[in-house]
Amino acid sequence: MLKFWKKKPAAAQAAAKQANPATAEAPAGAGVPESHPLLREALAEIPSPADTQPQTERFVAPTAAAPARRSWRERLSASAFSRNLGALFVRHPKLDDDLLDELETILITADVGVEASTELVEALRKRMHKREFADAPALLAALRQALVSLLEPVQQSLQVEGRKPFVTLVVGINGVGKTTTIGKLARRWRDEGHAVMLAAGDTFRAAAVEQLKAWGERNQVPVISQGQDADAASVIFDALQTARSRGIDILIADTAGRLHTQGGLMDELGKIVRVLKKLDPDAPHEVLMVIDGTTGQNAISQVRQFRQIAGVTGLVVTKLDGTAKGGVVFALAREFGLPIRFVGLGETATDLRSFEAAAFVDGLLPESVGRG
Ligand SMILES: Nc1nc2c(ncn2[C@@H]2O[C@H](COP(=O)(O)OP(=O)(O)O)[C@@H](O)[C@H]2O)c(=O)[nH]1
Ligand SMILES: [Mg+2]
Repeated sequence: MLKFWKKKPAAAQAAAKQANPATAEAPAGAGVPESHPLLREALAEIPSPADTQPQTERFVAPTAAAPARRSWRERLSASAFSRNLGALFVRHPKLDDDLLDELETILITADVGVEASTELVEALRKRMHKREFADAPALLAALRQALVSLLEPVQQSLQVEGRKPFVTLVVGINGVGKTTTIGKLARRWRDEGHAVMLAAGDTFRAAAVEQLKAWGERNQVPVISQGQDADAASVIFDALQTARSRGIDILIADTAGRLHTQGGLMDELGKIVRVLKKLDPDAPHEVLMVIDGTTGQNAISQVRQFRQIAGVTGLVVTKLDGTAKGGVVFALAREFGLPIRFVGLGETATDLRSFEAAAFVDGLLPESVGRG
């Protein structure tokens, strides 16, 4: 049994509770970057009600968004989340219960999950009834803050230093982007100066080993493999031995995609973990589960099953570029509190980002109210 995967989620869940938007005491707009284009534009277009104090000054700033933030937004702005929210505030600029009902529907449709969406919206509704929000920009600022608070506890980057080799086992169902993510990670960690090695543990599909080898060649990273139908646990065991003898810093092991209904393959994962522990009782140091960001709520049951079998310690959510709904990230954060290590925002080697809660939320919120 892995020592740390039980503790981390519990700690993260406690943190998530603390950060619950329902109990957050921050005033409307707290923590909102003054440069947020959504707010700038919303402020310009939506007049404050005459009988309330305009809360505008603190949001308006002339500076442009930082380039890094802009690139998150470029990748995420096609999401249903982003488009539907933008359209909502154009259609319905007035602050009332109907607006919040529509907001709730949009969050649910974007895969945020029913419970998380209801919690978020009811917390906002209470505050609206207490007249904490003077206008739509103030409501948007509070929504942004609530979304960021939901994700901040799971923004925990992966620390690969201190154990050598640091063993990362990559798991998940078929086609979610495991091998691609491994290629991207190899590139990232190699560029950071680590000696990286890959283990071709997907012995199930004929093309899988070739695909991993191609990523290895592209990034000048060695790949340990055996013939097709080799035993995955033995490939990964051999790879760890080789990595040790060659002074490798980080070993990343690929595995075959599998469903919980495939009992044999699920058992294989347990076996992989057991044989790694024979060489290093602390290995694997990270069990990274890859989730396809377009999957929807099914992602929740996937994580539940893999966590039981393989002791998942971190998540990667891929394919958030394009028209992914994006909301599944919030649902996962709320349900498990597992660290979200990285997100995939495209297919090339540099399209893997360390997860940043605020940048992600700003990327999802529409850039302008008018163009949703
Ligand atoms: N758009 C996009 N495509 C991705 C991303 N990650 C993986 N893919 C694509 O998803 C498909 C399946 O990826 P693969 O790594 O083979 O999945 P595996 O079966 O889990 O190993 C490939 O076509 C990848 O290029 C991502 O972040 N964005
Ligand atoms: Mg694969």
